[in-house]
Amino acid sequence: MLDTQALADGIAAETRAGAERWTLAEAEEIYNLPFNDLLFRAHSVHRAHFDPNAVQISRLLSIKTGGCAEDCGYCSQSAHHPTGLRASKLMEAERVVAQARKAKEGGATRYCMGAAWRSPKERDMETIVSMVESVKALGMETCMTLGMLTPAQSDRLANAGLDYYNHNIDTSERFYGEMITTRTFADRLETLANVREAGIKVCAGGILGMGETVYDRISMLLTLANLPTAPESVPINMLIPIPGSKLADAPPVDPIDFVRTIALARILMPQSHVRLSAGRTDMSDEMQALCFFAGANSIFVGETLLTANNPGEDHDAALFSRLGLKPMALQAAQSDPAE
Ligand code: SAM
Ligand code: DTB
Ligand code: SF4
Repeated sequence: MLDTQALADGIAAETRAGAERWTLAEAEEIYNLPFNDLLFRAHSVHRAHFDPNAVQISRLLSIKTGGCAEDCGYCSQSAHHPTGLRASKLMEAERVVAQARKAKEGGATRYCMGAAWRSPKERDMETIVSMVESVKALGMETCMTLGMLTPAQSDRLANAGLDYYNHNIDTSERFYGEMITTRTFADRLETLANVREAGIKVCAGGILGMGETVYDRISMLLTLANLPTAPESVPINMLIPIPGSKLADAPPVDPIDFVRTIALARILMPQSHVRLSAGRTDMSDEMQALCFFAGANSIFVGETLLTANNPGEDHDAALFSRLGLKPMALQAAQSDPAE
């Protein structure tokens, strides 16, 4: 019989030195474990690094919606696809701060601001910097996702006090060109390096359900885990099929495969916050509960993500209550779980 306690102790102690890389064979072996063994292992790693009942709460705002020059096949905001979304201009900083204040009152500790840009224009940087400074002044963590950044833009955001930059690699290098043709996987990695170099914390993950294979999912997580420093935050999105987009009719992801991917993310990146990101509206409470057990410990709250639906706060409050989960305090979210 499997000595589960020894396994748990061994696993819990398993934290790799920064330079050590995970191999594809190791990741595949973990992913393909019997489901119970995989969950046990992932949950043991999770418990060794985090309070298993605390979930970090983020809130999203689209500060510039639609009309995007990129052709991402999954997105409602690409100008290349007839999704029917109306494009808007960049919001004024004051309006953003008013929304952030409400989010804080609702229990969010991190405010994530997203723009449908290929990359920010110089003329918009002043407004962006002012948003970061003012939201930070409320005592919230700040996150932005604005597309590709140069080293100079990254430095400017770092100086404004930006805590996190979200820039997803979305899938494997192999599959990337089938989803997006207006930029490359290497472009994504370059921005991640610029952000890291500027001293901003990295939020990078991807999407499941675009027609990728299990290999693509494992490969995506390996790329993230094997960065010189793994991202502090790893959002795993389940595709929200957008009418008019290339993936409008994509078949849903198998929930068990989704949970396996969360578990692998937790094991490969023991110290990162793994976010159960877009797509929770189409997940059962039971599936979300399994994801939390497998190591997911961050969510977006609020009825809207950027343009698509998210569970309402009443539903999330009821789910937290049924599962005995609590919002992670800002101090806990900021501290290095390894210490
Ligand atoms: N334009 C910036 C960019 O692409 O980096 C920031 C905004 S973009 C909407 C942020 C992320 O949202 C994408 O990288 C993708 O992972 C996720 N996303 C977009 N549309 C989605 C959808 N329909 N379902 C799930 N995730 C989606
Ligand atoms: C991430 O990984 N997911 C968020 C955030 N980063 C910016 C965005 C999800 C977008 C879902 C589709 C929409 O709202 O349009
Ligand atoms: Fe633009 Fe980002 Fe949507 Fe791609 S995912 S179309 S870059 S907003």
